[in-house]
Amino acid sequence: PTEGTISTIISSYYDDQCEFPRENLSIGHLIGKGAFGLVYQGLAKNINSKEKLTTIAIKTVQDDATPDEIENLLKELCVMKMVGKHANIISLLGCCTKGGQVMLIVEYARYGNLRDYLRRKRPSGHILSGSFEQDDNDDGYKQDDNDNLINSLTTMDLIFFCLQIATGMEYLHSQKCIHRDLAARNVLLAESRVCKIADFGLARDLTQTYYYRKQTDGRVPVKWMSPEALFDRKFSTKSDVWSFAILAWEIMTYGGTPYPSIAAEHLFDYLKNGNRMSQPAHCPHEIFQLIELCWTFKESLRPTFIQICESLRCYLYGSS
Ligand code: ACK
Repeated sequence: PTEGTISTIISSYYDDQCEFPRENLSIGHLIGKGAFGLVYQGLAKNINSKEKLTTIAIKTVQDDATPDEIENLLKELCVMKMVGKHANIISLLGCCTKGGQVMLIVEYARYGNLRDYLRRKRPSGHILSGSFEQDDNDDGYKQDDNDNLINSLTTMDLIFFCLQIATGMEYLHSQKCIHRDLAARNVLLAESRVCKIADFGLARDLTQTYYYRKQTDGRVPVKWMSPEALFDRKFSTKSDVWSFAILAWEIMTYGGTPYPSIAAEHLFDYLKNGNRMSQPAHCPHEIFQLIELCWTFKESLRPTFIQICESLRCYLYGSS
């Protein structure tokens, strides 16, 4: 890769409206590292008119990133710009594309990803339905002063997480965007336990025809994928609904691992034969019925996020 290729890619994505001055950013510690790139915590000066200094998260790539990796980050930036702001979606605050490494500045979610949060909050002795994994509650993550273990999660709290995510997804679909990688690891938890859908690395504009592309690190989120996404590489709002069912199951099991005993290559046949995960110990029957509807084999029979939100609101607040 030449410098030329990279700068051509970057300049084709350049947008003055969104550009934030690098000198107003202070990069703090590394929060996450993986094949996708790097996430740092940081401080931004005057990014939000109400505060002088705002804690933010910075998403960037390694110094030796390939043009493809940089372009993927820029595509994620485009999707986030297109989606706009919603309380249940991580919002873009700005970006740095000129004069150095490409950086996305996004709102900071203090409790990190939902999967690990749920595991930390797992009641002791919790029965892991259908799961043979170790109860690895203690992952050494930052324990929080305002949200310690006394503050346990009730079934209603878990269902409220589902509703928040479904509300974010209803908005995302209304913006003609499909996520394609909806999973508890890609939902972040911000102040006051607000769920925010994140990781638009695989998200796509529904108005354009996109073909299936592997994640940059070659991993495919097989256990969250609908049969038609697995088999025909067909992603749609309905495949997001299937992924939501797996995510709701993760929530109701306090961060359980889906199909722990099924190898990825056997999953399609397993699902085609009508097999699904079982009802989690603390999952109310009505909620499990909704989950089952969302993982219906035939995509046209799955509900929309508008209907999912209605059902969850009805369960939580009674019929309106
Ligand atoms: O649980 P975590 O700290 O939450 O581990 C992952 C890691 O980076 C890789 O994605 C964290 N992360 C990503 N985006 C943000 C954000 N906007 N605010 C806080 N943490 C974030 C995520």
